Amino acid sequence: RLVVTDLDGSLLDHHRYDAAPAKAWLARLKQAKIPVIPVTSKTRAELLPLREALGLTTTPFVAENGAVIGLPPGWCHARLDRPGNGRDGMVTKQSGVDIGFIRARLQVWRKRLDARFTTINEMTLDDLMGLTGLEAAEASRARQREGSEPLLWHGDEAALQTFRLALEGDGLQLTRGGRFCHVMGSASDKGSAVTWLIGRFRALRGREPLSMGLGDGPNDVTMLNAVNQAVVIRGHHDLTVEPTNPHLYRTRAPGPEGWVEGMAYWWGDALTPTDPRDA
Ligand code: 2M8
Ligand code: MG
Ligand code: MG
Repeated sequence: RLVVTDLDGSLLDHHRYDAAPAKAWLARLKQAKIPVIPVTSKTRAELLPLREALGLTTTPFVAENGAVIGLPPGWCHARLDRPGNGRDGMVTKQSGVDIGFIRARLQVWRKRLDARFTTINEMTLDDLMGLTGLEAAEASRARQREGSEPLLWHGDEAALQTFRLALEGDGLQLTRGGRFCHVMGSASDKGSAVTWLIGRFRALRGREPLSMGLGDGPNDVTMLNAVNQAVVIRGHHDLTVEPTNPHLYRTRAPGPEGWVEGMAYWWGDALTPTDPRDA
């Protein structure tokens, strides 16, 4: 088995960034040696402390909506990966478009289309903290982008459509997260990253995992379609594109409570705690 999960609005609540309600399930999954893989809009820099806090240091991660994939030693392939040089031995794959190119094109379209937006690197740190509720250190980690740029759109829907079309001509795409629009390479998304990781699992272990995916936002739809069992966590927005996965459960509760509800729906019977202390 394998779990892929969005963070903000799913495993973490969108305001306090807290996973407390899901802690018992995380412990249970760890005990059963089931990898829980964060698949998020967040940056590699943000994931470093978060993975520690969530106890997810030995599982892979997907950052920046699929533009960056991190593999711990246990997920590396002797012939396909160059050994990681960090202390933790993580290998990072960048499947996306370089951030410098994304930023350059954003400036071009701002001028030519008179596009009205503010990227998270253009706003003040105070504004970013106010908008997201992140602490100063966390907010600066959110600005360390490698393959995607979040922005606030100030124009109308019609102007957004034109902007989107312009970006597509550059090999870029615009996807919606919880609060921001994220601009990134059109070849990378959460779904492709998850499909790639499932392929890696198969290559290393010689069998297909039973995969579950949980998410609350439009940028999670490709991921929800790439797994065997999907959970749509109740969020602030209706999904503009509906997941087509026939094995889909919609939670009543939002955030980490909804995450627990989805886990219990799909795996509650198979993973009944044997030890009453981890119930
Ligand atoms: C941004 O991502 C969220 C998640 O969907 C959003 O678009 O609302 C990113 O900048 C991320 O790096 C950051 O941690 C998060 C904070 O709310 O906002
Ligand atoms: Mg989310
Ligand atoms: Mg997200």
